[in-house]
Amino acid sequence: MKAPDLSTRTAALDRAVEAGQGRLDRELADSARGVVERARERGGLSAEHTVAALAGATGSGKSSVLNAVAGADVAEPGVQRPTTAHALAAVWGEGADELLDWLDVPRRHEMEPVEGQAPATGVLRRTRPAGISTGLVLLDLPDHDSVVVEHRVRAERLVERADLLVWVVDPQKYADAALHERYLRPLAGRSEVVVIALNQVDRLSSAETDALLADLRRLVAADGLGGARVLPVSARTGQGIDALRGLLAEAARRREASTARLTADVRAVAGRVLDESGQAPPARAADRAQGALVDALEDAAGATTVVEAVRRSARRDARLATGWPVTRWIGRTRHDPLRRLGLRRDDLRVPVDRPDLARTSLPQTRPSVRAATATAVRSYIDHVTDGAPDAWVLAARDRGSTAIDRLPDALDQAVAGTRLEEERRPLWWRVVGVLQWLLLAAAVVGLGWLGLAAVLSYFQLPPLLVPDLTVDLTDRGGGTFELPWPTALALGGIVAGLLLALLSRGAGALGARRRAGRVRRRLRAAVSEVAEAEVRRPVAAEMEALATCREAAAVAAA
Ligand SMILES: Nc1nc2c(ncn2[C@@H]2O[C@H](COP(=O)(O)OP(=O)(O)OP(=O)(O)O)[C@@H](O)[C@H]2O)c(=O)[nH]1
Ligand SMILES: [Mg+2]
Repeated sequence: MKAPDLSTRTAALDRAVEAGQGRLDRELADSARGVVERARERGGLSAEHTVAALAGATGSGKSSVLNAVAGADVAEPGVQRPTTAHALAAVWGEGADELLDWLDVPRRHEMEPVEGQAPATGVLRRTRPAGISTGLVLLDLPDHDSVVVEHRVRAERLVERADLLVWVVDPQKYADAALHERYLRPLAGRSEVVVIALNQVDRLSSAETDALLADLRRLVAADGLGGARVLPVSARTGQGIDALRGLLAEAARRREASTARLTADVRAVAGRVLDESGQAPPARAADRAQGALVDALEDAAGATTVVEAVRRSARRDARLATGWPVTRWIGRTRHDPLRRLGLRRDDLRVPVDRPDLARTSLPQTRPSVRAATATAVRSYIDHVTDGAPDAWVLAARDRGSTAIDRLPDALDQAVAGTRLEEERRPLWWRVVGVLQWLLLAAAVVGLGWLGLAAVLSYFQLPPLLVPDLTVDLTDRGGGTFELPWPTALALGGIVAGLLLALLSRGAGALGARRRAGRVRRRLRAAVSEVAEAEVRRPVAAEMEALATCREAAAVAAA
């Protein structure tokens, strides 16, 4: 895979910090933002110039080295310390003004091209003499460890913005803890943009120089800058200056120093963001935990109570519609379980435009129910955020607390908004109902007829004509029965009515069970919707932000 370029990395780092807003360590987020800003700003400035900064402690010889490299007395070296209060720029090539404005370096010297000097002695003879003709801004910084605070601030600002850092150290202070801990260690892993120049080697024997160089290399490697170039130089005799000039000329020629420095900075800070954004919790954990959450919320919503009420209420309705008319009133005296919960359609009548005002009389706000809901939500979040970094887990839990406060209301509304009753009563109820009344009417006619016959015979009046109903059962192995019509109507009406009521009761119970089943499914869907909106989505948003942060940081750090 091709490595991403600087602008891709910078955009990715920006995205990562954006996604990690409020979750990433503040100091880290700030420094990442600083790097993004610098990369963007520098990217818009001269790509023709490489900015190299001479940094180091006071008296190490930064100004002297600048003069030696430039081959001219540009900076004023001093005996009184600290000497350089404001940064100074030696500029080769035109068009660096905007860049220097951004760097905030007002003292600028336009330089003539310098020729490389043929090295006089030793290993340096192998180095090709290098001259600087164009494309370099060489900065002489104030001392970084200055007793004067402004010096330090100016130096640090430029240390952050330079493309290439040349740390000028001297034989006395090269091991200074402040230099290594404050300045070099934070550059760990970015050795391609760091050069260490051990100055004033004219004051050492060559054996001492070798020993000091070895020690310096060891310290620099311990700072995480094992690949940084370490050069022995002397501003006084010019030793090593040509090699240093060669490095600078090479950086200017390649014009890559700027990109290299910024890429190194972006990668380093993105690596830290990546470390902080930890592991992605497996996405499947959410699916598994979701089922348990919906179960718990169903309990909290009182789904079982509602479903049972629907079943009993439906059975009661069926009995009222299809029972034996004579005993129906008994059913009417019994409570309607659905009405008791305030769940009858007409109980719930609310303004059409404010469905949120619908409320049931279910006990969601009972402490025990609330506690169970809270436990379920927390356990869901624990599952879903398992393995995520603490800051993100805390953020997700925060969302969970909000959800816990809102759930009782949301669940109550979900139940209130669920259709519990059928739009119309079953057709068979109506058919059976009519039939029941017809049978009762037959029984009443039969009984009335018999009563009238009894009264007539009591008063010795001539009897009514009573035709017989002939029931022929011969083909089923029986005989032929003859039953007077009034008796047949009275007995038949009563017996058939009772039988029909019994059958209907069974059918009604079956229908009630099926209706309860449908309501259970609807309630589950409504509760799932609440779980989705109040818990899953907010928590998922948190985990998605984490994933975005991690993925973007991985691109930036690659
Ligand atoms: N012997 C010797 N002396 C040097 C060398 N380089 C610089 N000096 C002397 O060290 C002293 C400090 O040099 P400067 O160049 O002013 O040092 P600086 O790092 O710019 O100091 P500040 O501006 O205060 O931060 C001067 O007296 C220089 O002459 C060197 O290579 N050898
Ligand atoms: Mg100086």
